[in-house]
Amino acid sequence: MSNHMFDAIRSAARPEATFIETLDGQVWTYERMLDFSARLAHVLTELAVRPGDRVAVQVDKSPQALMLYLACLRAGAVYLPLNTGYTTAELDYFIGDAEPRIVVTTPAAAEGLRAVAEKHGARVETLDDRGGGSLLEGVAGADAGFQDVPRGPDDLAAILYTSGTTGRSKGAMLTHDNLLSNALTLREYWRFTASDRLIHALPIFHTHGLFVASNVILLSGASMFFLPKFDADAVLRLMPRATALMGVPTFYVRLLQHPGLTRQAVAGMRLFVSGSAPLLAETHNRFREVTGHAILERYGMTETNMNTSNPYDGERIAGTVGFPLPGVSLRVVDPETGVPVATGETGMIEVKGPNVFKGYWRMPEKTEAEFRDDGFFITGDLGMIDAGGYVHIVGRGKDLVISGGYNVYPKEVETQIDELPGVIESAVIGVPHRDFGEGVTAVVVPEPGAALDEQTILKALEDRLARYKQPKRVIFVEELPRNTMGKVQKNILRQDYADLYQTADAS
Ligand code: MCA
Ligand code: AMP
Repeated sequence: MSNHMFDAIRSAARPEATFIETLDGQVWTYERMLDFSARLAHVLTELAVRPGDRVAVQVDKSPQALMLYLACLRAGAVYLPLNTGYTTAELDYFIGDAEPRIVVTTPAAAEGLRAVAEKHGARVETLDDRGGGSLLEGVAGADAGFQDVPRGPDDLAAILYTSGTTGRSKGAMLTHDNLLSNALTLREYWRFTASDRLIHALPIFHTHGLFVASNVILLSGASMFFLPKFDADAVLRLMPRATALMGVPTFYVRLLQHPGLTRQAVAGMRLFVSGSAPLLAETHNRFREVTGHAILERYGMTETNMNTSNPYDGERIAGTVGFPLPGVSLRVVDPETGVPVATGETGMIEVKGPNVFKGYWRMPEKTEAEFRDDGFFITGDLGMIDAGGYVHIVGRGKDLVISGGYNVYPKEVETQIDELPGVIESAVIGVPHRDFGEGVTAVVVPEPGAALDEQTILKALEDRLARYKQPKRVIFVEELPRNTMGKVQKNILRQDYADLYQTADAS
């Protein structure tokens, strides 16, 4: 048997062609990628990583970190990337749940993480963003003739955790074919070829930067400029040498604020893709005015990779996420009955296809609850299909805030706030934010006479929640608005605080 995903990567690789260029002058050819990932796969095997074992990774972005993903594919391991913002408290849960064989972290975080990892039977290895760390020590001396571990289409390639609306995070199990089928579809749909040069400024611990961006480039034999993080100056400096950019809406909002964004600056670019959060029609229209380019918006999820995309050749309509991708079935149904609604009517978006994940790690009941009997996955997004066939996302059936492309589940933040002394209850909402799209905002009911202020709450959350989940503002109220059933009316709170971040000095 072959290695389903890596065989495809290998056949697209032209050894002498550039795969990655970094801002500090590193050049990784495809040959170097093949050689390094083979050696690293060998190192993993030496560390007793066996096929099916999880390898948890919380490191800064670097070419070596991407090699670790590829080495896991080759070694038949299950890659488990973790947001660098997660605190030790958050990691404790992920490591306990996934039971990885090893946890790869930064040298700076290693000591703090050791006790947690060892408690769950995992060994700690380090990797820094300059190519150092204990994990890489054996790479130079390792055998480059690694025999890729056989993996079929249905074998696990990765687990990515998504926060849950009801508390505990769930590990989405993605197979080799989930990744391969989607990347091949996107390659064709977005016309990627070996001549493309992508500006890669996304993190590589989520679907967008890891699978959509990196896998599409790998399977096209194309190259990418690998930035440690988004930086509008650097992106604009690279544009004359690049052909494509993939980003979250915040990238485009920030580029539009940059005086360097002009028609001339983007003259060599052929494609701008946006996703992970809604792109405002205003941003789409302004970008077109300034650059002449219509940003191509697409829609996906951790559980499904990409589901829909605006067309490459046809009209890219602002405020829509385009058509279901080839091979993906998408329907909009009445959430209660599961019966499809008429064209133009709003309902729950459900999808089915080779892109859809295998289920939640060790949560068969949760998996079952999110699939229909005929195999469609219930996305939790509310949508509508218009007469032209374009899919519109019109809201969320799930209580979710998306801040700068990162998902924040209010329930998780509320649980932490409610545990603080002096708090009776809280409601966490997302309200329009000029930079992040939505700003995480906490509305808190204090006990009468409690000495609570915004800073006390924010300080207390520092060690409990990743920075991006922490509220940008905390507002105190005497009581929360409730309906007759006693449910908190978040829509009223969202209306009341809609202007919170709209002023020029809003944080
Ligand atoms: C940084 N901060 C944030 C965020 N990012 N706060 C809220 N939301 C965020 N997304 C905090 C920083 O900790 C800092 O706090 C302050 O905000 C300002 O930091 P700044 O330097 O401006 O931020 P940045 O480093 O420039 O990051 C902003 C960013 C970044 C470029 C938008 O968050 C980003 O790259 N987002 C992409 C996320 C992504 O890849 N999502 C895809 C998920 P302080 O200074 O107070 O410490 S995959 C997905 O959703 C599906 C599958 C899909 O469809 O793609
Ligand atoms: P994640 O759990 O990080 O995979 O985030 C997936 C969610 O992001 C989806 O369920 C949608 O709610 C949202 N999302 C992704 N792309 C878009 C988009 N283009 N427009 C609106 N929402 C989006």
